[in-house]
Amino acid sequence: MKMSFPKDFLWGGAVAANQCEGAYLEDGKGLCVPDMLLGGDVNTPRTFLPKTDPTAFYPSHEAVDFYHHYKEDIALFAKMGWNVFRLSINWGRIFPNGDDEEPNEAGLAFYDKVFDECHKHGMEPLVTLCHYEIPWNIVTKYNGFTDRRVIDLFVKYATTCFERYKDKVKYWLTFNEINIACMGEGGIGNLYGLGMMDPEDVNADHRIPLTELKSNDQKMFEALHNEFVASALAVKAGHEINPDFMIGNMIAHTTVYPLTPNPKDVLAAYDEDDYKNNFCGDVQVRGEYPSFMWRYFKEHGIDTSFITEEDQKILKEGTVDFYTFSYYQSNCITVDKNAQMTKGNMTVGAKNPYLEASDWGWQIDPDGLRYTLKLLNGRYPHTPLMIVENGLGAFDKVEEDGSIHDDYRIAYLRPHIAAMKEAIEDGVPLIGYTTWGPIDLVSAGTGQYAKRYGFIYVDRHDDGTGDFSRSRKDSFYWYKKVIESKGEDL
Ligand code: BGP
Repeated sequence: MKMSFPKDFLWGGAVAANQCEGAYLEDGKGLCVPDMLLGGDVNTPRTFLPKTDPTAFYPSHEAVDFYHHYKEDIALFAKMGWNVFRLSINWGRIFPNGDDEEPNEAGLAFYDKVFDECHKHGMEPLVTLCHYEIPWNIVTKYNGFTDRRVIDLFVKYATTCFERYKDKVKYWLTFNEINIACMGEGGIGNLYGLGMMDPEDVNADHRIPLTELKSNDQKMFEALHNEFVASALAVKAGHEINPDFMIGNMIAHTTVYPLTPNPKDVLAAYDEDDYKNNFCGDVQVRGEYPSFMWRYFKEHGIDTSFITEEDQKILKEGTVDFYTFSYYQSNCITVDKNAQMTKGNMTVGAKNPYLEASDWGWQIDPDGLRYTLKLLNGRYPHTPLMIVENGLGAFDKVEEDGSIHDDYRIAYLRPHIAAMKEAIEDGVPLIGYTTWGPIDLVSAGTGQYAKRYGFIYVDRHDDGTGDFSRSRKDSFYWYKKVIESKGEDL
């Protein structure tokens, strides 16, 4: 008889404050990085606009108004039977400028209410401390994590949250997709992940497509290092405040295969996996920079004097309790410059002839999820793993009677959950699963409402119409059945 999902397996969904809350200046909140980014539409990419223009469309300003709908939304999540809800605290609600002396009580009180609501419905909150919500003042005044003082600002913010919510939140993640810093075209990853920007871009007086933001590798590695140190110090501080805390990292997992058996492709794929996934994972799980990065730094002329002995000690002392990651698609790697390419989540790879892709070109690969789980278990044996994002961004159609038949979403999720089950049979210590965007929200990559992930539909559109009302898609009832049967009835 096959193993099943453990009884205490965590089933739920995941959102980020900037993509769902809205209320971007309410109750004392300060501006954060996503508040400065304009929405795109199907044909227009997202852009950065340095001086906020009140007439422009900034998706995070309203998002899906979770700030005012959280009770209704959490009640709907509970109807699906969730026992975990992943969400982020918006740093700018707690410290509006990032460097304020005192935290903003109204911001703290909001999350008290949200966590109480979760517990009322039998859900554990899983809280990301920073899901790209770096206060804008930290970007303009400090150039984000390039400045070591921001380490202390983050630790102060994290400690404030740990103290305040120590009896309400057990599961924490420090930085969402920390490896995004070294991914993405141009400086997108630098901005989202590190709050770091070239001064010319910060002060520009025109819109800049995100892909054209300038980047700087030396500064990026320094800033990322500071973020590693901030994360490790937060883990240490959290454990002192409550030894029962489970504090994890979060990696955007870009699963890669060699496009062909050409050993050059195989090696290139191995290197890509090391750089994109294992670099950050190793620092946070093993507490040290992996050997391949020292070689990388040498070959790319990166001055590593910023990695001090004292910092290395901190990294060792602040390793995470569990490893979490997002998984959407896989990519193929090849040395063949003429290979046909396709896009993924902040990545580009060669087209895999065996896989179908979403409307945004992300290649759908449930077997790749099992492969990833096995790889991670091999690399970090005995470290609990959790998939904290997975799902299909798609265009949904509302029928005349209001129903939404999103069988394509079910067809995506079903084999991914089956793959998780196989991985558990393989012996992988997988502790939970939260699908991405269980309620429609704003897409991070494109800034669209039209790219929907939810089990719950939100009536809000890229042209500013819609009344924010919520309704259940077919996938809502399907996920409920999956959870009820503990993953047996797919
Ligand atoms: C991840 C982010 C999320 C989310 C997701 C889907 O990288 O952590 O914030 O948005 O990707 O991406 P997108 O919104 O671009 O479809």
